Amino acid sequence: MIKNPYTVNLDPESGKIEGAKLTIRRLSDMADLYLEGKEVSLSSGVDPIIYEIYECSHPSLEGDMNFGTTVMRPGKVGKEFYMTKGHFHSKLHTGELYQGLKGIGLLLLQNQDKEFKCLKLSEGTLAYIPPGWAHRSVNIGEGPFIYFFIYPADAGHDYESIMKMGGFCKIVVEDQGKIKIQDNPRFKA
Ligand code: PAN
Ligand code: ZN
Repeated sequence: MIKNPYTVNLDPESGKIEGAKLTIRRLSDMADLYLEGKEVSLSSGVDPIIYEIYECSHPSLEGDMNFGTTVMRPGKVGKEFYMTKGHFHSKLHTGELYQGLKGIGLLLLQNQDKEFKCLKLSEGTLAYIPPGWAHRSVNIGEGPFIYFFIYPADAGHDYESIMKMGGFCKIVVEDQGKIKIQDNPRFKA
């Protein structure tokens, strides 16, 4: 397939990318991943948007790239801050780059040896995600947390492995007004 170079406009305030495909993730799409996800979603009767993804994706061919933005709302489910589902890339040897555009968030990273890292992202921070590291973002601020991402178009997303493990080994919670990174009691090593 012949592809032409192009430009698109990214509004750094809203995170919206003109013409990009929009995916919306609500609590019901990921209630299992939060400790109190099911109780909160059933009892409140509302299904809040946790984050939106604006993605310019291309054919899953080696050498091509996908890029876009993730716009995370602020909030908590029980004590846990709003987070993304999190994934390994299906092709484990593919990495990714994130750039913080607005707000403040944590990037949780975990590899297949269960090593864990946590990086802080805010406007202007570049975060390199090496091949082999599963990644999940957490909005720890009071406003939206927005970041840009770019990764190989043939990487694929493996959410299943994260679900099977009960999430990442750590969770990010508010405890007595403080942000804490705690062991995830549902994590199956
Ligand atoms: C990002 C993420 C995005 C949402 O584009 O897909 O931030 O996270 P989930 O895919 O875990 O819901 C990325 O890392 N792509 O590979
Ligand atoms: Zn990724």
